[in-house]
Amino acid sequence: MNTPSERVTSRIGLALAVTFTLCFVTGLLSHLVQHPPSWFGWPSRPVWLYRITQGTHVLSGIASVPLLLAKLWSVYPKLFERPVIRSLPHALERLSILVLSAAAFFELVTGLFNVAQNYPWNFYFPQLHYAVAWVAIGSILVHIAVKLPSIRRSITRKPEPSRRAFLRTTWLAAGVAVAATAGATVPLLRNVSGLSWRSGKGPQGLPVNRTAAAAGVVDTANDPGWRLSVVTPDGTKTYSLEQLRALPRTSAELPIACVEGWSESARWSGVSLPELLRHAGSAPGTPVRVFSLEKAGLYGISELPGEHTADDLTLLALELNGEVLDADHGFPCRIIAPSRPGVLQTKWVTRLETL
Ligand SMILES: Nc1nc2c(c(=O)[nH]1)N[C@H]1C(S)=C(S)[C@@H](COP(=O)(O)O)O[C@H]1N2
Ligand SMILES: [Mo]
Repeated sequence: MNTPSERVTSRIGLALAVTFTLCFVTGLLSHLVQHPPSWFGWPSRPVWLYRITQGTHVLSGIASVPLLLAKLWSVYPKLFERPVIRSLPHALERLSILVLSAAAFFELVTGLFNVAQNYPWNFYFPQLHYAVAWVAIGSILVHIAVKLPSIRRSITRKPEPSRRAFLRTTWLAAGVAVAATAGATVPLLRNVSGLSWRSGKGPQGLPVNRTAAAAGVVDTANDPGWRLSVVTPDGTKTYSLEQLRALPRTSAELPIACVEGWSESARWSGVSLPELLRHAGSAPGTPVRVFSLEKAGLYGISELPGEHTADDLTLLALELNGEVLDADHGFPCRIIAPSRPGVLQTKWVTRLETL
């Protein structure tokens, strides 16, 4: 059978090693930002930092799909080689490839599903996706170590012409997959990316995943009795919407960058966290727990680290693109902080507690 040679397989493998490493590192960062251990700090500037790392995570994952398929296709005849087990090292190598393929497939498929619809399985998705990432990256390292001699040979020699076409098709497929989806996060590509998710517009020019109705907060958010409580060791201060509006304002162009990979910038205006904390008798740089009116969902509570509560661009936003926040964007107020995963930009805020 005329299958692409070892050299072709190695070259695709090298490309996969690059995309998987990018994907692993940016995924690890995203995990750390969302579940920060005490030693980890994530800067609040530049404001687009998380937008870039998470965009890279999703796009490198998408580029990996055609690469992985091409690689598997280029080696599948080996599945039929007999005897199945030749020696112990051979058996171990086979087993590591099986683990590697399964883990890589799992990561790409669960990642794609998450991009398509985050919410239904979010209870276990991040933990599982995160755990299997370690299996994938570990087995990739073993695989690369085993294949080092053939990788060396493939770099020093060019594949023959008949096989270059297969390689070209593979690069093209990866490029098309990225270009077709990159519009979800790269503004210039928005119009050419037919497949990009979340490129549609919601109220006030910004798309919405979770509406006020879906979150069950329509009544509580529009209740004239709504108050923001700011709880510090010295006591609790409450603010009506009028009182919040009377505080000094900060406006900034800031992106929402969802873990799903889409991101979009908008003009936000509201009370900065440093301003609000000072007003409530606390200090900027104090970590804060944020509570939403939304009680049932997974995203009703988030934490702002000191790094972010010290930043003047961390806002309790009251306005979006020059208008009072739409109900679906978090009316009466929401958190918008620079360089943060969208999932932590809590909507329909009702309570802040210093930690
Ligand atoms: N209370 C609450 N805040 C929330 C969410 C939510 O479901 N409930 N979704 C988060 C997510 S995942 C993102 S990406 C941003 C933007 O979500 P949206 O598109 O639903 O406005 O808001 C965040 N804030
Ligand atoms: Mo999100």
